[in-house]
Amino acid sequence: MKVTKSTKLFSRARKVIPGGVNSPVRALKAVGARPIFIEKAKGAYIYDADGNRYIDYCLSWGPMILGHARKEVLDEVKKVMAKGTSFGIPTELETRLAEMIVRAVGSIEKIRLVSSGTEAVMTAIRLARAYTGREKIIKFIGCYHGHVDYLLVQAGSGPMTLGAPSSPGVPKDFTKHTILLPFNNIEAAKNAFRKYAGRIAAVIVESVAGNMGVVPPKKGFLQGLRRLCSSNKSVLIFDEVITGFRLGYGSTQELFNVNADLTCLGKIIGGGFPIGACGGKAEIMNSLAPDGKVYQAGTLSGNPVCVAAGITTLKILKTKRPYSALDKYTKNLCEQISETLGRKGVEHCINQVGSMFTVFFNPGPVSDYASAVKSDTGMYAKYFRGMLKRGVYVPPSQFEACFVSTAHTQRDFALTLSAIERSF
Ligand code: KE4
Repeated sequence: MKVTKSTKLFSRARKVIPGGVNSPVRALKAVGARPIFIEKAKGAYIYDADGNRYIDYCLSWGPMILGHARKEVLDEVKKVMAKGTSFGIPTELETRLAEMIVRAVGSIEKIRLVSSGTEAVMTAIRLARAYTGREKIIKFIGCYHGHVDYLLVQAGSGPMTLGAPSSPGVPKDFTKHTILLPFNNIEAAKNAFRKYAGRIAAVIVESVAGNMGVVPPKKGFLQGLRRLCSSNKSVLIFDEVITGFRLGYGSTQELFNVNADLTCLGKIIGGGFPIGACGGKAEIMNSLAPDGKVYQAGTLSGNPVCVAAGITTLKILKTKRPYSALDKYTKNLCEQISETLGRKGVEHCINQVGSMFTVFFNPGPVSDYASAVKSDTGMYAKYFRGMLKRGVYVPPSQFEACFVSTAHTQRDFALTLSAIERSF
């Protein structure tokens, strides 16, 4: 692959943008490569500045479930844009998106739209603290909830650690109320609720983790968190920024039959435009200003162009219901990837839930962060580079999720498998 234009664009970007990128993972440092610069995208494909085509399994980190530049989405966005792009005054469009989400997710009675997943999480945590009058929050090691200060924490040793900031610039004070527990460990959660009885405002969890690679919840884990939160009057927050409308038309709560008190959404509900949302029980959501006292705001929250893309995307997902097909195709792809790697004698395991999956270079099983980090990230970097030069773009980190869209075809899967065959 000739990548001279991307190389030139990267060195130009580095002069004016820190690291040459607007979000760190795009710099491809974790996989020892230089970023490609995208010229355009269509369906399952992205095209870089040098005209190379790649089958895209990153899909902008999840939003592009219908593939890139889906005609209906672009047409609707163009129509709405022609009438103005931002007013800072309510529009019927944002109510329509809110109504669609309220109808699709049983536990959401009211919802506030924002412009990113991070903002959705910030809003949920502030609401939970105000609603309970408590300060402590439980998060799980390996789950990522955006870059808000008090959630940028890495565990120390031991299953129950008060987080220490994992980024400079976050004062120790900001993370002293953040309790870090191992994902999928309900006993650790029970211990935390015993140790901090009456002081835990919320538990926030990715109901299917996507940020340590894909790690599904063990049987009973989410239900256990539900019981613990209910009996301790703490708020259960599902961070479904990735999984919202990814695994079904709604949230994972319908799949696991567990109701969260608050749900954070993003990505797919914006159809590729900046969006986030925090929704849940009306008695909690009504604490938000202007009716309630919990302040939260945003210049572009509920932006009509973004919500138009989201409405159109959800409409297509609602009518087409592509989920069982996406699940079947992804499962089949994963089986064939595993068969190929097995034949090559490459140690690996694959976690797949619906149309999201991760190939771990790790004998497995991978059920939490401690097992995920045993993966051979050097091998993953080689895999990434081998696939990239053969026209397949997988996420540039072992600890991210691959996504399949409705635009991926059997031919794309065949090309992907042959790229794996030739990469090893
Ligand atoms: P944003 O602020 O990036 O819109 O959303 C933060 C967020 C919240 N919750 C979950 C479960 C998330 O996965 C994310 C963001 N996801 C990452 C990739 N796993 C975004 C990619 C990036 O940081 O560039």
